Amino acid sequence: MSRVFPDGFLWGVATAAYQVEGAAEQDGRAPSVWDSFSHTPGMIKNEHNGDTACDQYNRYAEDVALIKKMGLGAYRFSVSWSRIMPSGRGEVNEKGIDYYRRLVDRLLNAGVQPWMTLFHWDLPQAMQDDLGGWQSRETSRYFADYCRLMASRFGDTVQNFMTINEFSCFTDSGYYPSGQVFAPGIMLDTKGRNQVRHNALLAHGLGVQAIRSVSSSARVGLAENPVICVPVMETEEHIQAAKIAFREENAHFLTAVLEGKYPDSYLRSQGRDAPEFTGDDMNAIGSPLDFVGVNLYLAKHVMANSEADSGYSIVKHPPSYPHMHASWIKVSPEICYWAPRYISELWGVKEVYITENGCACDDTVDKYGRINDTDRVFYLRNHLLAAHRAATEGVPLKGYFCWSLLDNFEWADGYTYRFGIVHVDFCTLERTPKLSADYYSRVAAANTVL
Ligand code: GBH
Repeated sequence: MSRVFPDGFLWGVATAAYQVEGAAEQDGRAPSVWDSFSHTPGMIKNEHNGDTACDQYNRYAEDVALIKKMGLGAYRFSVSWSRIMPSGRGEVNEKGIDYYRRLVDRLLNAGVQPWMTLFHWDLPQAMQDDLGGWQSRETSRYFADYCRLMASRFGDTVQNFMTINEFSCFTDSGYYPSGQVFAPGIMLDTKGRNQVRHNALLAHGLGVQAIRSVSSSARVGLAENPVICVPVMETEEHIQAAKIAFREENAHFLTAVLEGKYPDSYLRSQGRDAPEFTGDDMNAIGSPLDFVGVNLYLAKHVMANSEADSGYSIVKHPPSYPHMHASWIKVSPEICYWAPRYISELWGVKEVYITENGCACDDTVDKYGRINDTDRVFYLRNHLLAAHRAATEGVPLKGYFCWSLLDNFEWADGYTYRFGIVHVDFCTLERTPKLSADYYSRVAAANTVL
């Protein structure tokens, strides 16, 4: 069986600003909510923080060289809003702009496409203090101003922009946490949470409009982590049930974006806690996109259930379900097939990218100084087989970004989980490609699952 991907399939790696840049106080950067949160005792494992992280701010040239050496076609990184606009609005810090210009130029010179995420959770602290962060629609409007600025400065060199990374991680986990608590670490009531969710969607929509208003060549999308519904088995009834579930379970994020409206079932289920919004809001939120990016880590298994009103039920992972080192990553490679397929079938999306996929492993350095992360190779190979199935069955899956280029600051887990295909020694900041980096670069070169 051929495991060759279609010509032009894009192979990339991904990171995010607060997780890799460090240089927290360099060249005029102001704190974000994640700086404040990570310096609050008790919020992060081992009291770790992103002050230095991988120091990519000062070592980007080395990192671009690594990407080039691996022969990859794209680097997805995010921009630290408070580097660009220290208080989130108003004054622009030209030194911040200069940094991303240097990074983008290096990538282009290395033949690597820059894929720029505008928001990966690090809201300027000033916007939290002055406006209540995502509790305010003003934040959404200021986000659009920031997007407009970035598109006007980078529209000539960056082709692909993503507005926002993963709605739930800075709305639900930050303002209504059920599992891990993320910045800013506030507990609202349900109505408040729904409004925060809505303001985040609005920021995305106004951001898309702002980018398009200043650049006709920019391609715009987002990087969302949908609830990934997959059928418990591939029979027609379960496939249909999981498809219905995919739309319902993502009603308040991806479905709203791709339909420009909240499904009635969602508004009904929230009753008096439903968010307040205008028609203009929904028009903005539903702005057409050039591509949809999805971050894929674990499945929700769905089965048809005629006894449930919805017609389906979600099956809990049994305690013995296999997982990777980060135990929330249940091994379910079929996500790389079903997520792109359902997104194209439900909403007619013409270009889907897997903007993140990867896992944390308990990596060890052997006596030769090598990191033979065979478990990560296993994880990647199986997920790539599912991606290959999608791309060759006519699903418009156009590219894949591995999370992550480097071991980095894994949010509330600090540096305790390593997601990189390149190992980072957090004392010396030395980079060492792992076995998985070798594997991934050979896959990219052959455009084939090896
Ligand atoms: C993505 O988030 C992010 O985009 C990226 O920044 C991150 O590094 C990467 O994935 C790996 O995590 O401990 O059971 O409460 C993924 C969303 C949300 C998944 C929080 C883990 C905690 C699960 N993450 N969640 S639990």
